[in-house]
Amino acid sequence: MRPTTLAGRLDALEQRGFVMIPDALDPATLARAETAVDRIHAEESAAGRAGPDGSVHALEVLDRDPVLAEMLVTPAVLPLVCSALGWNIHLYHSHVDVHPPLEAPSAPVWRWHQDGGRQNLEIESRPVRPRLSIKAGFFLSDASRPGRGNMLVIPGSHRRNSLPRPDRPELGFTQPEGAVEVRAAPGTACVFDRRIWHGRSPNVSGITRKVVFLGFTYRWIRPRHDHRPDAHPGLDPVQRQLLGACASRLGYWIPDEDDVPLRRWMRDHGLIDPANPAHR
Ligand SMILES: O=C(O)CCC(=O)C(=O)O
Repeated sequence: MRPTTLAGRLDALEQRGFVMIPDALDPATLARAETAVDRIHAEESAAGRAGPDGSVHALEVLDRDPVLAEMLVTPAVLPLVCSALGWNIHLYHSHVDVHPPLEAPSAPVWRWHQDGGRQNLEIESRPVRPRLSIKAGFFLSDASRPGRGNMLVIPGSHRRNSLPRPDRPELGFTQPEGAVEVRAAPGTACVFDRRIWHGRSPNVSGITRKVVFLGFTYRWIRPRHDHRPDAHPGLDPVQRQLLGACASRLGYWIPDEDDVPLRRWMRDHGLIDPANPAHR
């Protein structure tokens, strides 16, 4: 079931840890994003940064094409992200992933993880870790059928802190109980709680898999990359906030109204929930 209202999507994110948003990208943006990703793939390959299978996992890509900054404010995605996290957020991480069809079966790889690195170890938060961030994966290629390098998730697993891992996954393993391959037609966004256990599956189809991932977190968490809002002409105030613009260091912790234009944007769009402390 794919909820179509903001309330339904928020509920799915809360209950299942992820939600699929078909047609999140309009056809023109989808085409421009695919052109950008193809170019990044070609540049990475030319620089010797592709894998032996021709795959590319390019990190912190926002500066590499204007369409990526446009995708930060995707109308079907941003309201969901800021309704869930509140207005004091920015982009902490981005990546472009291109996976051509595998020419030969590869050894099994255990890719299951929660996002957040040390956040999963260093915050005293049992039995359930805090959400802290949300990521949106924008599928550009057709992953509407299994085997196309689909993302794997375990619905509801954002509320569990561990996932048993085989000792020698390279010898083969069955996927964890409850694992599903998400199905995503081109232009679909998969918006997921960082805590959901997830990973990529191998691309055994004939279609090159292309996805853009954008990760949002609180402004008091350091981004994995210093973005350069001033290097992007024509950004609006919300985009500038998401790329880290701020008048002062204190403003990441105790922001003035001008530090967080997303707050006004949420008000103007009727997204403020007075019962949610992150919206106050
Ligand atoms: O590529 C995928 O399907 C999963 C992406 C992922 O693991 C991540 O963004 O943390």
